Amino acid sequence: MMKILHIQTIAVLFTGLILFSGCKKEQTCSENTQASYIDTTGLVLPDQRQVDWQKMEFTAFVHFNMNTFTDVEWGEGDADPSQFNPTGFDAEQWVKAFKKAGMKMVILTAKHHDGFCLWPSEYTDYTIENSPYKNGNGDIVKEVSEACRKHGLKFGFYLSPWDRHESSYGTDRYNKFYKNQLRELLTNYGRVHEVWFDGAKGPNAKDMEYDFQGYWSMVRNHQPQAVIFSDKGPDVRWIGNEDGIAGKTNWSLMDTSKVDVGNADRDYLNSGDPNGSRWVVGECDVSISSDWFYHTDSRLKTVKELLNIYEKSVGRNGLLLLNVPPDQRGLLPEAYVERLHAFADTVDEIYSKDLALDAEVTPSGVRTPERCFSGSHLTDTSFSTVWAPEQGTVKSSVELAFSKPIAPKRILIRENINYGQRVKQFAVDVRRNGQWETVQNGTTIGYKRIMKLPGKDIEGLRLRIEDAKASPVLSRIALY
Ligand code: FUL
Repeated sequence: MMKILHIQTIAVLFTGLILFSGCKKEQTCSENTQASYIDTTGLVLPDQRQVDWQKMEFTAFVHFNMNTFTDVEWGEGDADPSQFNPTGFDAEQWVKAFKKAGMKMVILTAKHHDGFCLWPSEYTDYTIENSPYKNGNGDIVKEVSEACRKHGLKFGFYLSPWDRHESSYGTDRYNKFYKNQLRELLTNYGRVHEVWFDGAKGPNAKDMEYDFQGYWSMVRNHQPQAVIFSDKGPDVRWIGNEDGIAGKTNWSLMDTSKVDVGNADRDYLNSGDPNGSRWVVGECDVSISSDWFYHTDSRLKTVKELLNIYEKSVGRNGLLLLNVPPDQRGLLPEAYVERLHAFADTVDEIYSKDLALDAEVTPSGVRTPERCFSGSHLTDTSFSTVWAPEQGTVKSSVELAFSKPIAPKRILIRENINYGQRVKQFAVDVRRNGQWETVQNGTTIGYKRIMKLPGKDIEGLRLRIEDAKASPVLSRIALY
């Protein structure tokens, strides 16, 4: 008798569990189901490596090389290797400082324009092997890549195409030389997540036709997860200035045939191209100081300046690549580290408390099935859950109502870029004492758009999508 009862109880519990999980299933929406209701016809979509890359948001650039010792920005390639001697070098000091700041990758200048190599390249004598550093047995590329691995940061490198030391520069033999160096860096240092192909070249440089296609296919062969940076991608493009500022309009699309590496229309790079046929995300590079390399008389940017850069790079659908240069000891200067951390703390402080999390969200319409496209997805913190209006609808809006007035100073809006970049024109309205007022107008959103708000008490806020390449698919509205 007891046994039968027991079995019955188990059966009832089991059925309950199945019903319950069935109900739960009703509420959730798998990414495959979600995708099956989103039309991407005619839109350019990013590769997974580009989405993963952009999600890092904030990465470190390290200009450290012979120039650090000769106190110049562009070495001529004639400095004696004996001058390179960072007696206190410690890659872990760099990487720990970057990690604490929330940076996700380190890009090292393995070779700058002067041609000096931070690794013992087999193809030239102009390397660390002929320097006093570790009596010629040092390899800074190795030490930095290992420190990155140890502390969970990604690693990338800058290998300047322009080389003022190498005698073959200006002839086709140089392409072979460059590829040999590239292969060394791609095959001897573990995983690489970004390769930086700088387009810079001085006015008196010899003519040189770089074999970019050959360089890039070598990266793809050896390190398929790595993004390739140049003025025109193929994965990541220069944002068109060295101030770290993306355009107010910033499409992750471009027509690469319109761009010549080293000779590009900077405005075009700054804002991308709504009709571009390729997805090439903007990377915003800038230095924490007035120079790329460390000099005692460089000016350090203030936290306010850095915050402004953050909001106009990450907050404008870009990635922020912030350079923090080590000094002649081979260490990041203490004052630079302090500034970096003060900046990172400020960003954390501002962006850790989202005032919209409890808002009541009422969209103008919701696509069926509602469990996949509910307005409430905008205020959960997930990247993948989305709100979308009715199938095919472009003009649409979402209203947020707050249980008590809030005074946000910033709004953050995000598209789920897995479905492409869609929004072309939007506006933000706020409701105060029952009256609606428009406080912002914008063009593109993309991965992340941050805009200022008046910071006065409001009862409600409305995002209006006025124009888009296709029916919008938004993932987040946050208020800070
Ligand atoms: C430029 C170079 O000429 C600068 O020295 C620096 O490396 C910057 C990131 O790119 O093109």
